[in-house]
Amino acid sequence: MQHERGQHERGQHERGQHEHGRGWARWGAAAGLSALLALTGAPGSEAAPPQGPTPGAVLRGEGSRDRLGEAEEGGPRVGAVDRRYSTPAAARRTVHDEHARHRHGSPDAGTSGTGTADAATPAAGEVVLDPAVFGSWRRTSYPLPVRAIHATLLRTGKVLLIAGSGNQSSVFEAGTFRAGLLDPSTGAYQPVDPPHDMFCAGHAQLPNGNVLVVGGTRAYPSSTAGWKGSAKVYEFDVATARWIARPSMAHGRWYPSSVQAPSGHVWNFAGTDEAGRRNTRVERYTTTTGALVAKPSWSLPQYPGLLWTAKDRVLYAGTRSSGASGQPGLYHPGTGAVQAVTGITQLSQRRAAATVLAGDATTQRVLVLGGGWPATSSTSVVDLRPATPVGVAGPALATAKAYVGAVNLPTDGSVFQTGGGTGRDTPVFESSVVRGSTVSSMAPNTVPRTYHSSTLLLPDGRVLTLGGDDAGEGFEMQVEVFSPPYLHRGSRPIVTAAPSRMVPGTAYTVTATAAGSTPVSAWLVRPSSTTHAVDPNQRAVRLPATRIAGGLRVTTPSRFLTPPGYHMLFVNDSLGRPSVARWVRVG
Ligand SMILES: [Cu+2]
Repeated sequence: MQHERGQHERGQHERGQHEHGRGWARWGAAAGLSALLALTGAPGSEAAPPQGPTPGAVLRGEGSRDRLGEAEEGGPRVGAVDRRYSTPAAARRTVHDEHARHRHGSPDAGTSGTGTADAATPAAGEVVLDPAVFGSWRRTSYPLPVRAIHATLLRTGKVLLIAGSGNQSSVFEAGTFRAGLLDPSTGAYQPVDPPHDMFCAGHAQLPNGNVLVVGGTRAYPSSTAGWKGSAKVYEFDVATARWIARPSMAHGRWYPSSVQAPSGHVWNFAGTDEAGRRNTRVERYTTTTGALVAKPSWSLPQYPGLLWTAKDRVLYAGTRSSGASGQPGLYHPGTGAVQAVTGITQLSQRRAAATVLAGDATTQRVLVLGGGWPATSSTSVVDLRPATPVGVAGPALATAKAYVGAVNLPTDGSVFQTGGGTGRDTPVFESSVVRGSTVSSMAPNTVPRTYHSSTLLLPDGRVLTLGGDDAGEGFEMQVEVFSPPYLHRGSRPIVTAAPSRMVPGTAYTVTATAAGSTPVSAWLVRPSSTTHAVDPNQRAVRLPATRIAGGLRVTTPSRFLTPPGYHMLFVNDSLGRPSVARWVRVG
């Protein structure tokens, strides 16, 4: 089986073992040279996320020293990069310079292996992006320690990165599978190598904060057969940093999606089995015992875009990693009956698209973003509240892209989307915030993020971006972090007391201080566990709240909105600034 079918995709999934292939380095150079982000006036170290960046800090760019002409193979690559400059129209208006181009990079770029940025010196034609409006990007001082194909934010604040064989057949044959824990603030890394090849597994967090990993790679393709999925199941135990073997599934899964139910159990769908066939079996992982329970089957493509709805159905929104969409619909977990969901637009182009619950999960509004092939800038929206949900066209992104990284932001129901590409070798440098029907340009990412890249919200409110796998030998090892505009608006609120555990339907007091403002809202955000632009369990919920002296009285929503497990509790003030999150166990 061909791993990818897009016409922009070339070659097979498999490739060599060099971390910095030539083709990839050339991208890095093109991106670094044509886009150098210099953050000036803001305090800045990765170890100390901004509590209150200097107000008025600016992003400053230079006239482009664009060497795209030197990049090999031109064509779509140049086009993809150029499109970035048509994106931040608002940014150009802001600086009254319709013609200026800007460079982006960072002080750290030169240390990362592929970055070529030098000292950032403002020059004629510079564009200044106000970070309080557009946010800001910064590359970390450390490189990615492992090929992060899979990334999960743990309750400890560390990120579990899983490479397995990392899309390298030689590594698969050698049996040296990789995973580890990254501290995103310092770059500290602790290897926790997995006992089998978890490359292209499914995963989800369990009520106790452990990570369930189902399936992975049983075999790389040969001259006579395609990829084959593993049936193995493991739990990553956060407390001991160990892998715990669980009973295997009935059949293998490679490219499955795992969705946590309101009960806390995790339902596993789709994937390619041990013989290379589509796995239509549905298996529920029982949190308490590790037992797998067969459920009514459902035939879905690889890495289907799923989520559990408040009406206790599983939505398939038509997004997937490859192949035809089939019929989007709502699966009844008791009977297996599937109610069709029509109207989701551009279904044929929703490969490597993102599916997210947009904004407050209470509103049950689903956003489908981008996809291929060819890549589309369109979005589609499904309101899950009517008896017969129907998709409609949503607001268009500024740029066509697949491999969309999308995360819920904790303040106002915004979805931040970034990176992606029109193909695996044609990254797009563009980011925006989607809120309702409005799309607002953000500062563009400067590191390519296409296939096998990941995007996660951190507890400090920043967005971590990782990885990316071109169609050659390379893997993107630069880490880049986005600080949304809300981190550039002065002091943020500080939570002074919050519950460590919240039971659905119960009220709690949360206290917070805020300089010159008032705490006005509280959100619970389920931490990301993502791969291949898929994260079926990500969600943000605004808590019902009343203001009290020094804080808020909040009520925990039902388990259909906040499934059992660890969530990040953010308190936001009247100026739209979020606190650093507190970890709360819900359920
Ligand atoms: Cu893959």
